[in-house]
Amino acid sequence: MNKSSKIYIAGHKGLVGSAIVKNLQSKGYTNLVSRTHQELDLLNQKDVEEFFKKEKPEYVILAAAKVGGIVANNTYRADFIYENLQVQNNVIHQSYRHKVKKLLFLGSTCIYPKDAPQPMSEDSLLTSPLEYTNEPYAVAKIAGIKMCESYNIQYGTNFISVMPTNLYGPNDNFDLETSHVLPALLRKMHEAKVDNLERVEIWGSGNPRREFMYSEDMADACVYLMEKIDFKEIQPSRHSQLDWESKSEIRNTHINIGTGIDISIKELANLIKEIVGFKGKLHFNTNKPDGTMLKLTDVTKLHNLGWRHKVELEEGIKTMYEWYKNETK
Ligand code: GFB
Repeated sequence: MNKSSKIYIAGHKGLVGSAIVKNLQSKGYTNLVSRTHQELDLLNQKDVEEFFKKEKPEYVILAAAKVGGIVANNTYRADFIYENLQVQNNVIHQSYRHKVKKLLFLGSTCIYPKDAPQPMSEDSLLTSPLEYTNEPYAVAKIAGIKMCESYNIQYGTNFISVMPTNLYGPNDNFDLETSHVLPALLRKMHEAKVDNLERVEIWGSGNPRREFMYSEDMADACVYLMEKIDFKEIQPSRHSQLDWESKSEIRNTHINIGTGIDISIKELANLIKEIVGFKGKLHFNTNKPDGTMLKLTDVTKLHNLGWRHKVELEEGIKTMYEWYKNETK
């Protein structure tokens, strides 16, 4: 990938896509292509085909997806499976047909089984049942991983899948029904502080543990892997294990992206409370789902490839809170 390579970022307005665009620009990449939802409907096979025919991107970063928090995943189950399958089928297949040199497909660590050994390594994929609340989303993302892997094996493409942990940062979704926990708690505590409310509701027991990564760190990891990793020179049909420059071995499927550090939802709520300066009480509503209890990522492979996170949780939340206050002024 050189600085004038034509790179298409699908989902450039979202939490991840916007951070990737910023990262690429800061590293001097000048030929970035994007389309808003109005300009290109990624659910539409014909439109996606026309777009690839016309633009001929050399590199593709597939950060467009239907995503949401635990309740959104559990409620809009059909939309989550349909839209994700459709978007990834269209973009991955057209990337193959139009000879894209490298594609990065983004999934999530919720692809791992509900009771996967912790921390969850790449090898846990498809070893036991998934968490029910996000099963449709996870099944779609697993299909995306297998699609990239299958195209690499059958057609010799260079498609990489990455599985990030729970992400947060600027341009996050702050809608209280559909968002993830971190933006939801930031907003709830901020509004409670401004309105002098006595308590804030936290969903579930507060006992589940989650790992969080700042979106700009995640973007940096994605660009790093786009620059460093090549599946092309490898013959995956003959090897299930790949030998990289670093001599570490990774399977030809996907790479976890995370910090390797987790925190309970209760601890997270208290940390956000302190950062925001909310003085009231926290009320845990156990009528809302906890979801999977543990979700810690094994980041050995990522570290062996030479990348590790830089932004710690407290610093990331503080930066995000400043951004949020500015946006909602
Ligand atoms: O972030 P979250 O919605 O998704 O919830 P998951 C994480 C935990 O925070 C759950 C609790 O135990 C929630 O019950 N929680 C507490 C809250 N208060 C709130 C709140 O106000 N809003 C939200 N949203 N949660 C999603 C998956 O799982 O994570 C997706 O459904 C994806 O597929 C994504 O993998 C990264 O971590 O449980």
